[in-house]
Amino acid sequence: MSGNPFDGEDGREVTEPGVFSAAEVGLANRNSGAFLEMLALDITPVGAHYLLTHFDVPLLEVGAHRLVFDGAFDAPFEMSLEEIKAEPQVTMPVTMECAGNGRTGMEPRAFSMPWAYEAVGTAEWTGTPLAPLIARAKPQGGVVDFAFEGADFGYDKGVGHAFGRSLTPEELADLDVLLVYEMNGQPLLPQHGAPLRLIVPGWYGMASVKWLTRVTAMTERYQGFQQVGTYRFRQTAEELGAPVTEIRVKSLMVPPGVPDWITRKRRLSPGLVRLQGRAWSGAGVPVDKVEVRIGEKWHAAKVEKPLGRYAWAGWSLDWDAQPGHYVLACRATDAAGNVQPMEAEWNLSGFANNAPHEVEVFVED
Ligand SMILES: Nc1nc2c(c(=O)[nH]1)N[C@H]1C(S)=C(S)[C@@H](COP(=O)(O)O)O[C@H]1N2
Ligand SMILES: [Mo]
Repeated sequence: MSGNPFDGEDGREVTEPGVFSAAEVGLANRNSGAFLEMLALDITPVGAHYLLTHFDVPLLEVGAHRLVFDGAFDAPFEMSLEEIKAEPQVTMPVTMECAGNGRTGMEPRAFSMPWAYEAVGTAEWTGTPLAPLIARAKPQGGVVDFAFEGADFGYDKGVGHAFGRSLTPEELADLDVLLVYEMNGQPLLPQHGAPLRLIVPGWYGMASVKWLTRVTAMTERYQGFQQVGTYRFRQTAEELGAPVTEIRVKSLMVPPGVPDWITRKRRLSPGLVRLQGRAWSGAGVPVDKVEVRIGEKWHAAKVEKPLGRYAWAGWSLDWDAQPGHYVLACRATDAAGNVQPMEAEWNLSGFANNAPHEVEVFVED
């Protein structure tokens, strides 16, 4: 007996386009997405921010919580939440997107959380910069990775593990990583990582470890499941693949008009309508341009200044809608010249699909 009931078990079924299994629907019920209509707001209300939790939400006690710095540090220590809150406080608007956002748009579809467009949100995260605390613990000379461990434990592909991720010393120096205890001015909710989480601005969400308990300095590369066993751009299950890191340029639209309850198709009256939405990119690179496709033609939208370096920008375009059937689309270009592809390159797990958002509308009297 291995003592592991999931030994050798993957659990992933063969997928069919447009057909979702009970297990996938179960994942979707737990991991809610944003309401696209709230893309009209700069800051996503906490209750409308998307959620992605692999295992169970651990219910941690604030007063008893400790963050442990251990491993190859010369001056390891532990901190209580009270001590972390006494460190210099920073509030930063950060757009976070799940790497699996858009997965249902890649065929064949990976068997996993069936996101379409809605796994993105922007919150005001409050906490303290992580780098000075790591420096205080004095990493030893040979440190090549810092590992971040969450309190949640579970199984994937037969491997039992606490959710964990890592960053190299170079990445840590480059990124404005925060140790966060508040979201939109309120203590973190259990499902968003209470009482303490990481926020890695500009990277896909998997790097922002929730329920953070431990920072371990490592002299060998971290091999945690969530670092090497998944979040990789792979064409086959056998290859390791390149790691998923920075968010790719993307935009979404507030669906205009009024919806049909079931199909989400829209109806609007002819005349002037303001199309609007949000656009973002990764690694602190600003969005340069947003275009909206109406019929066959792309039109340049007006792009607002973002709230912060790592936050999305609002965009809008006034459209004099004429009767007809349209599949509207939006696409963004960032300051590094990256533009949303009409079709994203396929990968085994359906990561980082940044193809344009399409919204079907009927303009009718
Ligand atoms: N400990 C832990 N941290 C985690 C996860 C998790 O399952 N466990 N999910 C990650 C993923 S994949 C994403 S997209 C973000 C989602 O954060 P949110 O649920 O607060 O939106 O958290 C990340 N941090
Ligand atoms: Mo994610």
